Amino acid sequence: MLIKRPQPGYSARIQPSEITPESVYLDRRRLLQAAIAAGTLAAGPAWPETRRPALAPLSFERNARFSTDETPNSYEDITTYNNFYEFGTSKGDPAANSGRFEPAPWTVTISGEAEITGTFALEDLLKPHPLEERIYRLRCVEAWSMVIPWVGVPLGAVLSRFKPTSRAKYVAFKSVHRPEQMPGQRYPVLKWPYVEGLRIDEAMHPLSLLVVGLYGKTLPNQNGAPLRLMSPWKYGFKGIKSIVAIEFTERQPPSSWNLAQPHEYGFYANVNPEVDHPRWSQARERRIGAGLFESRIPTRMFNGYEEEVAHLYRGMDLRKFF
Ligand SMILES: Nc1nc2c(c(=O)[nH]1)N[C@H]1C(S)=C(S)[C@@H](COP(=O)(O)O)O[C@H]1N2
Ligand SMILES: [Mo]
Repeated sequence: MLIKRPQPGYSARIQPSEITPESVYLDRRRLLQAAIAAGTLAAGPAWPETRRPALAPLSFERNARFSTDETPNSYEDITTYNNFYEFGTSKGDPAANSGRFEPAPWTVTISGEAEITGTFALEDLLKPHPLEERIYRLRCVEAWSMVIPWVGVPLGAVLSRFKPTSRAKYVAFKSVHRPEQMPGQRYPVLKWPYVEGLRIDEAMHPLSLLVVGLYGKTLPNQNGAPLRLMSPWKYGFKGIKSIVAIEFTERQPPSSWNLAQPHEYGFYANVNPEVDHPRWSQARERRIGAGLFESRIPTRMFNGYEEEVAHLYRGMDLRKFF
């Protein structure tokens, strides 16, 4: 059913009438222009804006059931305060250094314990699935959080089409390795490429989202263009960016932060205010963008999705499987 041939760009099929009103969203370009006009932005570091592919508007429906009702962070916050070590380890590095990254054309290789495997154009992977907007809180293991209106498709729906076998107990994900376009990959801060994994039932859970956009437009490079993961009850580092490979495995796959520091970052990485990171508390989180006096708010078990996901871990010692 999956045709291995390139398709016109994902955005090419979007009808103008389906486009979400631009005015709804704070556009970074507009903010920048306003800042420049107001003289608040001196001759700062030139973001390589002109080399960026235009962000295409997407059509989607809001999934209210799975969305938080908290106010989303600004587009500016979401696209300038990032963790994406392939572009550098500072929060501003991904926005500053991802201008040369080319997120199109893009293919994803599906392999392992499934009846259907192969390399597929991103458009073919996504085409049968209507896009949804879901407002999820991203809770980073560094004890900060943001609220982000993601656009994507349920991961489980995409995976099911490949007919995983009964031996598929886990799903392994791999990010792209392109040192020529990702300057951070020239340094061994992590073992490249970045890898992550989920248990198959976590991957199939309706909350797990394959993300292609935010604030109604395709993903900016710094947020993991063109395809990244979001399982909102887990710490942010599970949300692997710029995915090029998905493998169904029988054994638990490696994950980058667990490989780097196994005592600090577990495979499960479920948000849990009761299990501290060895070097800091996880009881509270700092909401990015809340102003000069950024509020510290209590972290919720499973990032607020206890009702939906606690059953996945019944009987497991969450201090051991952290
Ligand atoms: N490939 C890759 N994926 C990654 C990371 C990374 O460094 N490389 N950082 C992770 C971490 S620690 C977080 S908190 C989120 C940040 O996503 P955002 O920048 O879109 O907010 O991406 C995750 N995915
Ligand atoms: Mo993170």
